Parts: sequence; C-alpha cells; structure tokens
Amino acid sequence: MMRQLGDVIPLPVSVRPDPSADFRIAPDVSVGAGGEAAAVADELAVLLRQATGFAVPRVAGAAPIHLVVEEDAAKSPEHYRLDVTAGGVTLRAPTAQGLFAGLQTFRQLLPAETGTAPMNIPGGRIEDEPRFPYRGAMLDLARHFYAPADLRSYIDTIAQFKINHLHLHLTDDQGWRLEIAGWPLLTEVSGGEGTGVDGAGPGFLTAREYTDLVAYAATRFVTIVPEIDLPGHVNAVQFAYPELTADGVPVQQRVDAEVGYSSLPIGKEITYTFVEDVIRTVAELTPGPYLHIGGDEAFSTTAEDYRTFMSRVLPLAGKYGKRAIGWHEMAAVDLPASAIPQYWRIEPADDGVARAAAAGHQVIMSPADRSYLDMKYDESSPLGLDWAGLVSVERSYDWDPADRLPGVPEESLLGVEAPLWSETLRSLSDVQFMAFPRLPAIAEIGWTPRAARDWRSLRRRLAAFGPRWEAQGVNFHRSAEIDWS
Ligand code: TNX
Repeated sequence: MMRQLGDVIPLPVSVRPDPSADFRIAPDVSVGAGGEAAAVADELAVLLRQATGFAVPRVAGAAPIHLVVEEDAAKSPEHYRLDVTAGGVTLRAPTAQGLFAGLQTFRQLLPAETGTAPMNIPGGRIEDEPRFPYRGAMLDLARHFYAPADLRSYIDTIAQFKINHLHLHLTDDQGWRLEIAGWPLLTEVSGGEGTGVDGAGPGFLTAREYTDLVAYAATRFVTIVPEIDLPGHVNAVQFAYPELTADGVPVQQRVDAEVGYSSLPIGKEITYTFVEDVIRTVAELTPGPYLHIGGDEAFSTTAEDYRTFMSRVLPLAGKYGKRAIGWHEMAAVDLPASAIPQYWRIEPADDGVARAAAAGHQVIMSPADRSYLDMKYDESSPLGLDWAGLVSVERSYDWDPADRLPGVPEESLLGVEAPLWSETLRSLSDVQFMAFPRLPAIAEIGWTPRAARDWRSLRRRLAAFGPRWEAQGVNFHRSAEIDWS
C-alpha cells in the first residue's frame, strides 16, 4: 500500500497532500545537490539505491530529486520544506541539518519492503520544524556497557525520529566507561571484567573511540552529551582510587543495583583535582555545547556538602567552555546562568526547578513515569523496572512537558529526553526492545506542535513501522496497544 504524505513520525507541522502530483521513481532517477547539501544527498541516494535497486547517481546539477540549502537566519536550523510533484522532488532547508531532518521524513515515504515496483512518492508539500531544539535519548553505559558498534546502530535508529542528542551516562557505582588521561585505573579497574550490574561487562570507551563516536554521531546530526555523575554514584571511582574516599580506606566493588550510598569526600582537596581533571578531559574530547555533571540521588552527601561541592564544580563546566546539565536535584543550589536542570521526578515537587526557570534557566523534561524507557510496559514485560510505574506506549505519549511542573512553562523548556537505564539490559537488542516504540512517541512530543498530536494517529503511524524495523533488524516491543501491520 502506498504511504500517505504525512504518514511520518514525528508528525510534521504542515502537510498538504496533492494526490494528482505523485512522483514515480524511474530507473534513471538521480539526486542533485552541491556544496553543503552534498553529504545529505549522498545519503539519500544510498537509501534510494537500497529501496529500488536502481543506480541512483548523485549529480552536481539539476536532477529529478533535488536538495538545496537556502540560508535563512529567521528559520530554525532544522526547518525543511519537501515538495513532491509529478516532475520531481525538491527538499529545501536553511542548513544541512534541516536537509537531514527532511531526509528522515522522505525515507518514511518510501515503502518498507525493498525492490517494490512501481515506487511512487505521494505528491504535495510538507513544511516542518521542531517544537523544541533539544530532543534527547539517554543510554546508561555504566550499568551495562555497549560497544561503539552498538552505539552507532542506536544513533542510526534514533536519528530516524529526529532525535538530535544522545546523552551517555558514562559513570556510576558499578563502572566507569570513558578513559581519562592521568587516572588510568578508572577504566583499567572499573571498566574491567564484571563491572556491569550482576557482574556483566567489561568495557569502556578509549578516548579515541569516544572521539570517533562523537564524529559519527555528528554525521547523523546527533550531539553527544557526556555525563559524569557527581558527587554520588561514585563507588567505581572509589574502588579504583581509595584516596577518593573520606577515610582513604578501600571500598568493596559493588555491582548490585542500589543507589545513593556513595559520595566523593567534599572536604578533601584531591576530590577537586580529580573532578577538574575529568571535566577538562571530557570537555576537550567533546565538541558539543553540553557537559552533564549528574548530581542525582546524592543521599550520602549532606545538603550543605552538596551545595559546597556543586558551587565549586558547576563553574568548571563553564571554565572549559561547556554548559552544565544536571539532574534536577542540582537546582537546590545557585546555578551559573547557563546551567540546565533535567527534571525526572514523578510528582511535581519544589526542587528549586521552578525558581531556576523563573531566573531564566532552561529545563529538560524527563519525567520518570512517562519518559523513562527502562520502566516495564506492563506486568508481563521481561525487562525493566517499575518504581515509576508501568509505562505503556500510550502513557509515554499522553502527557505534555509544558504541563509537567507549575512554574516551568513552554518558554522555559529546552526540550525533552527519554533516559534508558541499563540495570536489566544486556544487549543492543534489549535496548531496542525498551526504546521502540516508546522513543518515537517521545520524539513526537519534542518535535510536533502540541495541538497536532493525537494518540490514534500515532498508533496508526507506529503500526507501519513494524515491517520497517524488521527490515532494519531493529528489535521492538509488539505492544498489544498497536495493530501491527
Ligand atoms: C534512578 S532518576 C536513577 C538511576 C537509576 C534509575 C533506574 C535518576 C537520575 N537516577 O540511578 O538507574 O533510577 O530507573
């Protein structure tokens, strides 16, 4: 069955079908683009080759399928316009990033099955841009490590839904997953065998692997957001370096799923030497604007110590050229102007986030009962936790970030993020099972205008993804909420 223009996730802002103007992909089809548009055009040509089996050359001049960058500072960099007529397809955007967003729309208009002839693209015009600039996914590498190939695969899949940030939770009580020059035991000891939950593991990213991953993500217009969780969630640090405990006595290695029992010693100077080395190193390896410093569940740090620590550490992000993101607990302290609290709580509570928003801080919304991809779908889910409740696909969609917290309106939101913690996960296939189809629902919340969102429409559009994910080898949960096609 031919796709309808607009059968796309996330749903575009404006869709004007013109059924008299379908474009038929002929064997001599080519893709035309030059300059900044060339890389995205090359990718489009590859997708068309796979779908059609035709040669689909990419040419510099005019062609039936044409991509153009038209600079326009007034538009979102992710804006694009897709025109499909009987004579051809034109994709325009103010940046290559916008073209890439348009490419994700275009590829969903191709049939899921490859080599399906004749192949028509539905006629009409789509004009589109995001509601929020930040649409994120988070993956926990500390409780279970995922190798670069798995991470690249996940990036490929999430980018199809216009997710544009991947937050990597690189450190926790169990493991430390990024090589830090000068502190080799972090990864030699706490990235070694048995450092995942219940002894899974080993693994860490070398600085080179991390840099390569960041560069790969950039080709998908995904910004990597590295997280170093401080001052709690640090047992792996203290197991590797006993001088970073309060009394200098070595701690036991721990790979259970408890939280809140570890803390860096707030009164020891070596803590700040360590933290500054780590922040400087991570900042130097990361071209993106953000550095996540954790700050959550520091139950073994007193409120006063937490303030002392954060007041000293938060400015270090700025010192090395980054904006600090932290879990919303950090809003209890006076934040540097550019700092971004990430809200994860189930119930609205006075955590200082509304105060921070009133003071002009941007906020990322990740409420656990809606956006946590590690929550079970229902009682029968073989993977996942349930402390924030069961999160069906509908529940992950049927909420709005601007309604979540009094005092944190639309204008205060940088965007939304769907975190995936790994305590119960052991493979990329497990990650995919938890993320799909809920991550596309969150992606739509972050992109599509609120008034245009509709669960019945999303259900229908998700159903069409079954064959696509099968063709791509992507695991997903065949939730009974969706009539899979
Ligand atoms: C809470 S919410 C955590 C993580 C756990 C997760 C499991 C938050 C910022 N921290 O340490 O992995 O729950 O769902």
